[in-house]
Amino acid sequence: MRGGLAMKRWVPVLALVAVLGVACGGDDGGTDTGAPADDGGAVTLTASNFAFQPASLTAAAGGTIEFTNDDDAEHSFTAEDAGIDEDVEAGDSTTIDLADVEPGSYDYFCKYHKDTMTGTLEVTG
Ligand SMILES: [Cu+2]
Repeated sequence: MRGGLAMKRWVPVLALVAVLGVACGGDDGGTDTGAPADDGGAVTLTASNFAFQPASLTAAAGGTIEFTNDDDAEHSFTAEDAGIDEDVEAGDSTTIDLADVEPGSYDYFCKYHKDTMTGTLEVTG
């Protein structure tokens, strides 16, 4: 069981998620709307010209991030607070699993180009 402070911190986030869930008409996965991005499955992240695109990522807890490196240098997707540190060779791609990541906001960066390659990952519940 977590402490009371941690619970309080999540209440506004959970309320927001509930509101968004209603606004979207629910997310029970029972109907196929033909919009793969809406089912919380995979989101796409690209490293290009030594920048993350997009820098602000939103993904569902339990979903995945498809990370592609379009540059001629190795990059990483490193979100320390989320316990993620994935290297991707030049021209390669990888799938980052968010199954063990709790909803919240996480700063991420490329550990090889920490000064210029940064972003924020929002994991929704
Ligand atoms: Cu890099």
